[in-house]
Amino acid sequence: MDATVRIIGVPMDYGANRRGVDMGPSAIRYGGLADELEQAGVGPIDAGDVRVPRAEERDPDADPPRRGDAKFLREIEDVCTRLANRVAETLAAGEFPLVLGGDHSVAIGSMNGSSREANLGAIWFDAHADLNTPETSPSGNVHGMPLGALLGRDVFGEMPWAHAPAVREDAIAYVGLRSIDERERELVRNSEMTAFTMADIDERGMTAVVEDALAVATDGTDGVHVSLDLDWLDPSAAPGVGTPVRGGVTYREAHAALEAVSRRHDRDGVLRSMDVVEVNPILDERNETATLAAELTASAFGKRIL
Ligand code: 5AB
Ligand code: MN
Ligand code: MN
Ligand code: MN
Repeated sequence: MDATVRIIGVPMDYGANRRGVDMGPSAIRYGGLADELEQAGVGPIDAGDVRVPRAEERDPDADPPRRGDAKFLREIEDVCTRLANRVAETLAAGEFPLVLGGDHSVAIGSMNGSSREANLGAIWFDAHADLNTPETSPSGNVHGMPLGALLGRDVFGEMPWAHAPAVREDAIAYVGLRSIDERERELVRNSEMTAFTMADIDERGMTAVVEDALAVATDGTDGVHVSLDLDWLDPSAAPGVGTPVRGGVTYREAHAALEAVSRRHDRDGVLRSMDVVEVNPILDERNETATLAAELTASAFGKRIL
């Protein structure tokens, strides 16, 4: 990574049903992010956090927290709009935006900002498809909806940030899927997205799968957004997440994946923006998940064993 990396924290938990994920940005910083990035040869600038109004500060006369079946959608819209501006400004300054969540709804903001001046591809490292909409969501939690929002599906199509598609369906690749809702399964199947499940990783190995995902996300695009949800890993390696799912990627597979991203970036500068989300320090064991988040980010930016 030759660009200066600008760290932007988003201490938001409005999109998840578990409190605690709002402390993710601090936990990842305490987990050694700046040191790790320096070991990757990257000079980071910490831009601090995007302001997230506390739930207690809400105007009791404002819209109810739940609009349709999306809890706190108004708050999430507000935070994501400001985050999108910060990400766009960072790119305009020639720097690389690294967004620390917070729950996965922050990707609505980071990808909107990253796609303003570019045709964006995306790799979604996650156990989940995050393709719900207020109509299909079983929970009303917006962290299960960022791709639904970014693709402007149903009511999300009327949202201010859906002014233009942030990313084309056929430039999105999932890696490591293993927990999909019934309605999402239909959506994924009927979409032009590419989905590599855990079974694909079992069969073909992580490196080959990630190289294919990169081919999808770089085809006809100007750059790639990497969205890393820590529940992508197996709970034995990353216990500090709100929605753990057994059968995830191992510690070493995760590093191999991000190292493959970095090798491709070294070759043709494909990485444009990244978010690291869903770390919940309250559920973590000795900040292990946050530390791993920092390490994996460094792997993506070029940290090597030798
Ligand atoms: B995460 C579920 N599909 O919509 C839903 O952690 C889980 O950002 C979403 O991937 C998990 O509530 C969201 C059941
Ligand atoms: Mn997710
Ligand atoms: Mn997930
Ligand atoms: Mn989660």
